[in-house]
Amino acid sequence: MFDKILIANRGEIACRIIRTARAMGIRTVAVHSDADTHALHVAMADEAVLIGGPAPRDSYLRGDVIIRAAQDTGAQAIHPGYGFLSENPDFVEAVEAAGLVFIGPSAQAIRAMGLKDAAKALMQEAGVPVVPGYHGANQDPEHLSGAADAIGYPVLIKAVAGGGGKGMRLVEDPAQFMDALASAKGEAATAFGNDAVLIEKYIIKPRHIEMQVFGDGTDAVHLFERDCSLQRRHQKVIEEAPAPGMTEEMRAAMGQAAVRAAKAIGYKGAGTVEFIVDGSRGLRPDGFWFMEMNTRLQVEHPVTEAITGVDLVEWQLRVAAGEGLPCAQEALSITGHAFEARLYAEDVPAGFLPATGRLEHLRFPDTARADTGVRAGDVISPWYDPMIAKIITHGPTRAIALKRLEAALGGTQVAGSVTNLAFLGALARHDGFRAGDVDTGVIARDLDSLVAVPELAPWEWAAAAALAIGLDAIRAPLAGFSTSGPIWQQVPLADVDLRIAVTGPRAALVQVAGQDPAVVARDDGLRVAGAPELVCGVCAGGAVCLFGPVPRVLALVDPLHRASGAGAGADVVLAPMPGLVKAIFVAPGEEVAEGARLAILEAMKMEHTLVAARAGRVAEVLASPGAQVEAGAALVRLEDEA
Ligand code: MV4
Repeated sequence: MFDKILIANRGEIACRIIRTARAMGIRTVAVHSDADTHALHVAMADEAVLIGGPAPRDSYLRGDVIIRAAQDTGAQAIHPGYGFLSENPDFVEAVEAAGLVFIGPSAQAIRAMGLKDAAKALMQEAGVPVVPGYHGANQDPEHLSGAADAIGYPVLIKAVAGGGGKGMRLVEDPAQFMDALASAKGEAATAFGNDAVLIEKYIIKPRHIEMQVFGDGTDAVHLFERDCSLQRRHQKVIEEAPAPGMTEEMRAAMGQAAVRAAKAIGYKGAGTVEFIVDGSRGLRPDGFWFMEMNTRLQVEHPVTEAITGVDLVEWQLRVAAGEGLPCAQEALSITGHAFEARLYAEDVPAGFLPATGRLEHLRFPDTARADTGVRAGDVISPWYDPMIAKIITHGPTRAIALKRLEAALGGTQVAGSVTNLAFLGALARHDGFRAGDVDTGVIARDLDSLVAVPELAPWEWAAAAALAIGLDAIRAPLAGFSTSGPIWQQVPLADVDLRIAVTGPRAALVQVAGQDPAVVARDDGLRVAGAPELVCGVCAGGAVCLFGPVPRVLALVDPLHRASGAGAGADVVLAPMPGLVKAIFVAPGEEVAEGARLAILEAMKMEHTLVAARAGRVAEVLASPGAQVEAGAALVRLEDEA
C-alpha cells in the first residue's frame, strides 16, 4: 500500500479522499490555488503545495506542476477526484511516465470511452445494448438524413464529442432534419472542434439509471444501480440507489451489461456505465441502452456506499496499489435505500444563477452524512463549482430514507449565501418523486411549483424582525424597552413595513403593516406566537436567515448598495463573474429596449444571458466573443440618458 498520495483536486471530493486515506494510515498531500490557501482540504491534508492562480487553467488543470508537486513531496500516487484532470488520458500518461501511479483507469480505457461513436461501436461489439441509430463515419447530410428515416422519427442528433446535452438536437419532423443537422454541427464544431454527429432513436420520457462498476484491470464487478433522473438542464439534483421500480431481472441484465462494458476495456478502478431507460412502460430487461461511460469516481458515489457498505475510495486505493478486486460479485448485496441531495450556492428564483458569498453560518444535522469542502467562515468564490455539500441519507426503505432526507434538509443551516435548500426540500416533498415516479422531465414539468416561494406567515415576519434587531443575542437589547408602553422602531428589512417594540429583556412585540402584533420571546431559540416550533435563524451577511423545513433569506436594507445600483450600474453591463464571452448581440449605435439580450457569458458550466437594464443606444462594445473576462469587466456601455 502507498505511504503517501497526492490529491489533484479541491473541495468536498478532496476532503472525502483524505478521510479514507487517513483511515488507512496513508499520508496525504493537497494541492491548492491562491484562492484556496485557507480551504478545508488544505487544512485536512498532512502537507499542501501551492500550484498557482485561482483560475483552474493556472492551477488545478496544470498537470505538469501537479506531477512535480507529487515528486517533490515523495507522494507515490495521484488521485484525480472528479472533474479537472480526472478523465484526461494525456495526464494519465504523464503521471505514469513520471514513475507515479494514477489512481484510476488506464489512458487507453479513458480514450476508448471519450468519443460517443467509437464507444457505442465498442459496446455493441461487447454485447451491450445501445440505442438504435447510426454511429458510422459517413457524415454526408443526405446519408445521415436517410439514416434518420430508417430509424424512424423522432430522432436525436448528438455530437460524438458531446456531453451534457451540448450539440444535441431533437428532430420530430423529417422536414426539419437538415436545419437541425447544420445547427448541431455548428455548435459541436465551436464547442469541441469536432463536428461529427450520430443519429439515435429518441427515447420519450427517459430515465437515467447508471451502474457503478469496479475493475482490477482484468476482472470486474458491479455495485448495483443509481437513479439520477432528477436533473435540471443536465445537472443532477437528487440521486438515489437503488432505482425505484427496479426488478431483479432488469438489474441482473443491466449489471451484466455494465460488467461486460468494463471488461471490454480492461477497466481498472471505479467507473460508471450510464444507461438511458425507457420509463414510459415500466422497467423491462429489454428497455435499457448504453449512453456513455464515466471513467472516474462520481459525485453521487455515496449513495452506492450507503447501500453496499463499501468504501469506494478504499477500493480505489487498494486496486491502484496492485491488489485484485476486494470482493466477488456474489458477496455484494443491497441493504435499504439511500438518497443524495446536492446543496448549491445558487439563486433559484433568479433562474438557478450560481451565487457566491461568505458562509457566515453553516451547520449540518448529525443524522445524515454531509460531504462538504467548506466550513463556517469559508467563501464560495466565483472560481469553482458552487456546491456547498452533499447530504446523504440511508434507511431500510425508500420511504424512510426520503423522510430522513427531508428532515436532514430541514436541519441544514446556511447563512451568507442564497442556496437551493428550499428547492431541495420542495423536491423531497414532491408527490410524484415520493411515489417513485421519476423521469428526466420531472423538474422541468413542475418547475413553477418547485421554485414557488410561499408567502411569509406572520410568525416568520415576527421571527425575522426579532433576529434583525438582535433579540436572540445573549445580551438582548434593552434599548427601546419602556415600562410605560411599547415604543415602536422600524425593522430594516427590505420590501416590508415591519415594526418591533422590545417589551422585556427577552421579549418583543412585532407588527407587520397594520396586522395584529405577534409576541416573540427568546428561550433557547425564538418562541414566536403562531410558529409550529422554536424558530432557528441568524442575522448575518446582510440578511436574516430563518432555518427549518422552509428556509428563508430576507435581505436587510443596505442604503449603499441601493445607491450604486441606481447610478452607474444601469449604463454599463458588467460580467457578474469570470467567464468566457460566448456571444455579443449588439453593435455600437444600435437602439436596445429594456431587457434586450446583449451578450452571453459562459461561466461555471452555464450560459448566462446579460440584458439591458434600461432602454437606450449602445455606445460601446468592450468585449468580443471568445474573450475570457474577469468578474466586473465592462462588456457593453449604453449612451448616457439625455
Ligand atoms: C437521449 C435522450 C433520449 N433519447 N438519447 C442528455 C445528455 C446526454 N448525456 C444524453 N441525453 C439524452 N439522450 C436518446 N436516444 C434524452 C436525453 C436527455 C437526458 C438524459 C439523461 C438525463 C437527463 C436528460 C435530460 C434531457 C435529455
